Amino acid sequence: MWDTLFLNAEVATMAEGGAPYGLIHDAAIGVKDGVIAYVGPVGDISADIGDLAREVHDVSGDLVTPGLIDCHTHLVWAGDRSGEFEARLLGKTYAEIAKAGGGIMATVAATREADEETLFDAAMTRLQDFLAEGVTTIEVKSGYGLDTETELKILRVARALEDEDHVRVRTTFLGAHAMPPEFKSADAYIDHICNDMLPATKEEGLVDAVDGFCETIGFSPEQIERVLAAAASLGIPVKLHAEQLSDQGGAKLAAQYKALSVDHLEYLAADDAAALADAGTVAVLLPGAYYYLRETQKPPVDALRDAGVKMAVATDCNPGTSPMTSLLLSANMACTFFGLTAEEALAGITRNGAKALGLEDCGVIEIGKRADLAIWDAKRPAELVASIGQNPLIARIFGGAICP
Ligand code: DI6
Ligand code: FE
Repeated sequence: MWDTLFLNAEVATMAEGGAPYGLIHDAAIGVKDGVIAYVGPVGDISADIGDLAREVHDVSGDLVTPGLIDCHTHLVWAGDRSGEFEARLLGKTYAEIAKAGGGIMATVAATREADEETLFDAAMTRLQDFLAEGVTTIEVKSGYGLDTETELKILRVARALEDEDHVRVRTTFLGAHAMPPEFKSADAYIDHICNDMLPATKEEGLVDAVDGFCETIGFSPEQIERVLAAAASLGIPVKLHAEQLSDQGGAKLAAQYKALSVDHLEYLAADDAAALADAGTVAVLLPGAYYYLRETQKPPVDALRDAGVKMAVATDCNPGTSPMTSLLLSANMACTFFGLTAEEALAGITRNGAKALGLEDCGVIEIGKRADLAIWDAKRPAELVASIGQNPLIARIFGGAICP
């Protein structure tokens, strides 16, 4: 007997191939032990519905999708960067502010100061916005500590969010985000990351993936490669912030390390798309940062699509370049700014978001996957990405449980 049965749903399974959005009309979803035990037309169920499940919920024709997945956030930070927003409006660039000691370093200073409880409360407040919009899995990066103690603190806070609420958190170590002020040479800091910080975070069991910032204002491809190699030698999957502000060849480099994802990609050369496709590396698009920095260079979406690269969409939620907590809005922006189809955008925050995290048990509604679902006051999947600032969520189901 199933635990729960959802009846009369318009189900966008988001399974690949087949109908657009993997749509099934008049569908039922059966859940047992937190896992999907049945998905298909109600009419295909031969048994008496009442005998099938302990609890039956009539969804009355509403839309059900996989729970949303935000595969790129920097959710845990302290401090305020609104002054930089003001400065940029008066003509300063992001790179200029970073070089003058603002930017990431401003958040690092505030985050080092903050205790774990303060960081947790701030991150939890942000997290609630994501959950209210149907997010069931969220990735959280470190990178605002840049010393072992603070990086561990951030990752611990991120994991504690998972213990406290009905959500799955994947943690990514982003030690190679910026140069900490106490280091004189970037190479010495990279040594410290590879020899001390990364092993320490791994030892505490706090890393699901390793990331870096490959950029003129971040780290060179040679420096990043040492981090990727160190991660690989510890058996940890890698991701990379690549080609956000300039073309450094970071995406191709990460693909050589079979990266789960390369993220941003505004300056990716169209020719590099093939390398991502070959490696099975997901292209994560972050239109919130593009918007907030008022960039004009767009990622080569046509080339990515033509090469068969899977595209995910995420918020990049962070205080400096994308202070945004709405994954639906980033999906909308991926359509309007970058030219994704509505179906690609929705796949980007479900199926391909899971792939960008190396998760195979979520992101689509299929038998055997986790019962992480979102029920919407909508009839068509495109409604979710077509509106701005509306939140049609009716209920969030996490591991089969209807969340309060
Ligand atoms: N790229 C980004 O957009 C964020 N980090 C990165 O490497 C920005 C982080 C910040 O400005 O605080
Ligand atoms: Fe980022």
